[in-house]
Amino acid sequence: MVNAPTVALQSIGADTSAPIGRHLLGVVNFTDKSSEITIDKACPRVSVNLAETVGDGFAEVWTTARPVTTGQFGTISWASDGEFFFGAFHIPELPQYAEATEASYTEVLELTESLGYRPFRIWHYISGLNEPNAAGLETYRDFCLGRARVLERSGITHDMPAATVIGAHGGGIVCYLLARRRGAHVNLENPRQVPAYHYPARYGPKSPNFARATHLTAADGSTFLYVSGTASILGHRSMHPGDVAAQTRLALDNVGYVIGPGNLFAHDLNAGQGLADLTAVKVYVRHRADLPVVREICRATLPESADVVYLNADICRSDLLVELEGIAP
Ligand code: 3EB
Repeated sequence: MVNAPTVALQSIGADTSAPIGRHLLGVVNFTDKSSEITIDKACPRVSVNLAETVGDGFAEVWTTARPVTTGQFGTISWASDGEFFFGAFHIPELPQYAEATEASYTEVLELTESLGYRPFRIWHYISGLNEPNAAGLETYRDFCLGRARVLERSGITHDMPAATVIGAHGGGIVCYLLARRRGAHVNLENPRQVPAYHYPARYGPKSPNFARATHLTAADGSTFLYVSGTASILGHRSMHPGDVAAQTRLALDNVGYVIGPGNLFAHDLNAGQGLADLTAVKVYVRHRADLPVVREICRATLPESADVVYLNADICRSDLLVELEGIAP
């Protein structure tokens, strides 16, 4: 049986029940308002305030092959099928985020560890991402500080989940993650990019902690690649300042490279994928006016079969105009 969390991007009015043979693991609504995480018998439901540009918004619906049980631990709402885990937390708007990030991340690690899971993919949507916090530190860097403290304390220095950090239009921090109990997953780096956790100090007092992608092998041998938010970065530098078309092409190139056969071979894995294999892609565009250009380049490059959504959102570095993430089953 193929079991790995898979995702569909659906319109928000649609029925978000799982297809036959699948079970809901988590639902993430991208809407025009923020609301509390709810949890019902089926699964946790999360809302991210980030839909202004996509009409009525959309729902990211995670499903799995086995029945799910749900629970609550501290601020974490979670669901699990015995092998895979979906968890989420929400931090309301605060003058500074490092401490609250540290507290919730600590709960995530405590919970996943006690249940025997290892996180492999994590998303964060943070309002005021590029704005200074109450102490004058950029909110993204403030968040990175809290995250780094927890991981350092836990001795997690390089084996990190793939991640996304993107601006939300309000609502503080919404975070959700996937974790797995059995089997190994492999975190991938991109040799054309410095590992984020080795970025020089000019990008903030603590480096970001994430891998460029995660590779999962399901029990039946089928493989899944979960690609982190990927931008126009080579080495540690932002490339093509002010040129959104060139940034989009380089970000796509970086995604193709990280999941390609050469990079997988370098990580002792044998099947490679490419841009043509991506299924659920989220494209984040800093300036609304750039949406048509980005859309055109992505349409020409990504497979027609992929679900692709475009969101107008802030990105971790002020000079980055576009970022994208996806999954290649
Ligand atoms: C980058 O490559 C762009 O801090 O977890 C992308 C994905 C980025 C995740 C994170 C940051 C993060 O550095 C920014």
